[in-house]
Amino acid sequence: DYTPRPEDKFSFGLWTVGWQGVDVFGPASRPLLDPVEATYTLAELGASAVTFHDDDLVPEDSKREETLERFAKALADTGLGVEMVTTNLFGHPVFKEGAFTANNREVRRYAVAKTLRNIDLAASLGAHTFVLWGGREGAEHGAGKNVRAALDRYAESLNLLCAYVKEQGYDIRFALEPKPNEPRGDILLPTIGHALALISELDDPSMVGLNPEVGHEEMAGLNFAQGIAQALWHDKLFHVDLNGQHGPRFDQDLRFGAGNLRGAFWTVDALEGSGTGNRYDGYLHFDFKPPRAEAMDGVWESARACMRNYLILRDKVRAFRADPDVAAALAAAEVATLNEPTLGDGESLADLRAESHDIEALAGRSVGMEALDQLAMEHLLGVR
Ligand code: 3MF
Ligand code: MG
Ligand code: MG
Ligand code: MG
Repeated sequence: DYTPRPEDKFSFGLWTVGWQGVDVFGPASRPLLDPVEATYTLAELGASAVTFHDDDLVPEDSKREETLERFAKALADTGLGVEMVTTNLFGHPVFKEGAFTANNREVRRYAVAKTLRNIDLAASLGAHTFVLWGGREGAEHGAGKNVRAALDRYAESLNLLCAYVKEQGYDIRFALEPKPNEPRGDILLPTIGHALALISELDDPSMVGLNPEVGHEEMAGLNFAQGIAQALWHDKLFHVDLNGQHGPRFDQDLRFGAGNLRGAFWTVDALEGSGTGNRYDGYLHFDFKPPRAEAMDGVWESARACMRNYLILRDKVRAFRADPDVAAALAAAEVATLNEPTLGDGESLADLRAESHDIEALAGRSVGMEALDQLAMEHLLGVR
């Protein structure tokens, strides 16, 4: 039974099911979806929470108070929470050349002000995570952007936002979302690793972590499961954007499980901490786009499938980890031996250097990785 439960902590961006199919080659293929109606439907499907950009729910020109009241009623009626809020710093042409890192100073000041206003909204709705995706922070031209100055301004803005949250006493942490390209030719903080490095230079690194997205890392040709495992190692996996992608091409935002299915299996394994003991316990957040060809029935089908695929893969991962043949294969591959420090307690480097090794025997040893991986494959293919 793959019915989502509240404890599964599934959440959806309102912009996902709300995407009308506008792309670079054509206009909307679906009608406007009222975000408040979407909230009710997501609750029926089994989500525990929703997330949104300020502009998804309350665009600058709309009836803000009225919409927020309707939204609050939907949350109360359904029991859904708002676990994360984010700011749209990429859609409006004012941000065409960047937001926090725009060359134009007035744009930067507007971007910070827009974010501060939305942090207040996040706090009032009880969200504890504030995601920042800098989709327009980047360049297409070498000389047009001083990367050093841009990183100074990126860090400056993040420091200002962190200071504001502390001053207000909000219980909010920031999560940066890396992406290599699209919409900018080259985006700053293109991968998990770049973002981690920037965080370590901030005034209070403890307030800022990551919101990695499956498709974004895969667009850069990287292994998502390995990336989030490192983020977890740094205690920086504050949030996650789950979806699917077919290799390094345009940002596909397929439903979770579609695209790189083996990658999805290892992603679930990494999130569950099955191999590392280091489990992610935040919300399982889907950031996907129902394909443009689908009508509204397909929109809801794809949302349902994101959760269902996660639950199916979680079952497969658990069965894989519980399989005695897998335990034997893990032992044959010496996987647990990696937990032992290379230099033992009380040993000196002189001890280590005095040791003699049968290099030829070590070079010829069996590592058993194919056998281990085939077991995972067979669990995934449903024959074990
Ligand atoms: C773009 C994205 C964004 C971010 C969102 C959250 C529109 O590729 O993934 O979705 O996830 O802005 O901050
Ligand atoms: Mg994305
Ligand atoms: Mg994407
Ligand atoms: Mg995303």
